[in-house]
Amino acid sequence: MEKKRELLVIGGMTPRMMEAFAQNFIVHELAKTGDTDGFLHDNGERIEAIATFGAEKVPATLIDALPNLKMISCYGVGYDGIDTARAVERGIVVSHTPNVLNDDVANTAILLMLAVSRQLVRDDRWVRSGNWKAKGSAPLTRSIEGKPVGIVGLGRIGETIAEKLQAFACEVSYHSRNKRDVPYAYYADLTEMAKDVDYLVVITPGGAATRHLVNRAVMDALGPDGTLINVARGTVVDEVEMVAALREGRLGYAGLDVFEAEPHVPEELFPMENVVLLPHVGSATVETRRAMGDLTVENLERFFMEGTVTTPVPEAAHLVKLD
Ligand code: NAP
Ligand code: 8YV
Repeated sequence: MEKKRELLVIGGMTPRMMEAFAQNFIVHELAKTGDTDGFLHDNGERIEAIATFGAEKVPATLIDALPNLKMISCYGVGYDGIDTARAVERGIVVSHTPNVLNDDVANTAILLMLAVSRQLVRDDRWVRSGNWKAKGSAPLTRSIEGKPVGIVGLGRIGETIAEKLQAFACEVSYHSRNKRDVPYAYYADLTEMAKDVDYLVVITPGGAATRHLVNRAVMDALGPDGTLINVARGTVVDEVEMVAALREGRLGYAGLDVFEAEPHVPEELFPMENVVLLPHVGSATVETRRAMGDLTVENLERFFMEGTVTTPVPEAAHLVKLD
């Protein structure tokens, strides 16, 4: 019988994924090793694959400590935590989990738009605190119906958000580097789009190319009546500027699933009634995480059995033969 290959697991995976890994691999969980350097020194040479939670880091130093690494399977579509350039330079295949999470992440963006605009959290507290009996009806909120919404990054998830917003009769426009053949207005200039919309929904990849794309000028253009929704990566928004803009009333509202240094969230946001905060749960439903987990496992298994993967990241696609 062929000897099992050795897999390094980084970050939290579901029990279903761990069971699947154990069938074909000798599994090492980085979080349980205690002494990472000692573990890598003693075991690094035998590790042939990594399975990583999307929010975790796989830096060049880790990749270089694993001389026989052949494959990195990311449990998430965003792979900004992985030094993909270094991996590809070494011929290491990187895969991720696109498409299977489009609906739930898009639903989270719309959930945040509704929660912020209709003051879901405030009004829930209104009931629980007895305010309804003591003070009467809660103050009026704002509708998202028919409002102009600008999507920053009209990719797989962005387009799903745009489609779902049709049910709310929203007038959708978008900003990305390339104009697409879609029935939505294109803005080459993000600040110009921010001036024209009530809601800015951020859903680009993270990483150096998008760092602080949403800066002070963009937030000022969105303005005191505007709402910023971020379901992309915390790094895409200048968080210090965002907190200042909300505090000073230059930006009206925010719905945030992601932050620059998770799980750290700026405490200044905590008392703000005009902000709704989530702990990076865009894709975190049982159904979607199962589909993402199955694809993460499938990519690993296909790589070692068939020499290919189902969903390589674009930079690594040339390293495998695709169906
Ligand atoms: P995708 O299909 O690759 O779409 C990315 C979009 O961003 C494209 O429209 C791209 O268009 C645009 N873009 C890329 N770089 C840009 C830049 N520098 N300036 C402006 N636009 C830029 O990716 P996806 O599958 O929709 O996922 C998007 C991201 O969502 C992921 O990478 C991840 O970070 C995040 N995400 C978050 C959660 C969560 O739990 N909150 C869950 C899933 C995904 P151009 O190339 O034309 O610029
Ligand atoms: C995951 C995500 O929570 O897919 C992504 O890019 O941000 C989320 O679906 C994250 O990757 C951790 O696995």
